[in-house]
Amino acid sequence: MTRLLLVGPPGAGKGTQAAILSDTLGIPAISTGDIFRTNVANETPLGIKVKAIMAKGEYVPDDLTNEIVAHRLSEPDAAEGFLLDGYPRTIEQVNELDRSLGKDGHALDVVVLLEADIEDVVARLMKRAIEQGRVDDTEEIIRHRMSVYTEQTAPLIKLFDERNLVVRVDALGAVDNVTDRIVSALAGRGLASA
Ligand code: B4P
Repeated sequence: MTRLLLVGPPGAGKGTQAAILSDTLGIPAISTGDIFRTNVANETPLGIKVKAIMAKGEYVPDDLTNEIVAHRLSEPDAAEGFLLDGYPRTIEQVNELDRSLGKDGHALDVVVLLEADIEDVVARLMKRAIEQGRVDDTEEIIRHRMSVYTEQTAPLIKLFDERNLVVRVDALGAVDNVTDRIVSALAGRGLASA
């Protein structure tokens, strides 16, 4: 069983690949973005707190994010492996995840970095804006989300590199091709069958 993190700029295909890999690898995909959006849609107390933050393209505060992930990771289906989509995104979140996995003698096995050119992913998200009408998919907010990623999340890659966890995958091209590249990269580390 694998403890995998998918990371990459907004629009790199994390959500898309997480759903496919969850089936392929037989591990639950845990997406903080999806959890927050469900709470916003259901107008839960958490949803009410995070709605305006997400609409502006800012990160939800670490304490709230850490709490919902800790709760989700404590569920039985995540005991033997999981795929984290979009968490951790800040150094505080990395520290908290290290601490909570470390309690049981666990740690991340691999970090899949989906690499994509900013203009390509902006174009993808503009397309999704038309198809799905997400409030954070206007061009201005998309570009803001890109800078938040560059400032707060991209520097974490160095840290994961120092732990020799990162596999880099070209996120451009057809969805199936990107999946094949990820599975080959995981197989190269003995974490999937190619
Ligand atoms: P997320 O839901 O994670 O949104 P995202 O980073 O924009 O990635 P997303 O999953 O939507 O895009 P994807 O690449 O799959 O986060 C949303 C917000 O939640 C954040 O801004 C923040 O406010 C909050 N949040 C979440 N996690 C947080 C955390 N840890 N800490 C603090 N705040 C947090 O796909 C994009 C589009 O590309 C899709 O339309 C897809 O169909 C398309 N696509 C995918 N692969 C493609 C391909 N190969 N070719 C063409 N199109 C493709």
